[in-house]
Amino acid sequence: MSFIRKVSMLPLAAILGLASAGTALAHAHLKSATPADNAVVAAAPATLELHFSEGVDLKFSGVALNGPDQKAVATGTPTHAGNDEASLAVPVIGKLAPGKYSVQWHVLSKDGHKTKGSYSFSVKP
Ligand SMILES: [Cu+2]
Repeated sequence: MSFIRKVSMLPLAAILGLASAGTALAHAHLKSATPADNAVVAAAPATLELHFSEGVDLKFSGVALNGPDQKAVATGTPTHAGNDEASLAVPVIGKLAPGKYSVQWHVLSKDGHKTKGSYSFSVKP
């Protein structure tokens, strides 16, 4: 009898465990980037590197890079930086003229949630 009671308690414990994990784990938020938000760089970057608070799915994550006058700059397929699945490394294909650039990112994190945001950096004349 006591065995059955213990077993029936398991699903509730599992549900409570998931609920608390869900509130403890935020979605994938951008923690840092290179070039960084508001950075002014002397040399145009060959790669944009974004680091998130949790793992992101490469298939459903990416960035849009827009330059001065909101002109889109071509970027390559995102990969993870090194073996860090909480990162995106995006090759910059188009040439970056001096000016201000915005990076609009969107990611699907490993917990199945989508998040997005943007930041900007400038390339010195
Ligand atoms: Cu989430």
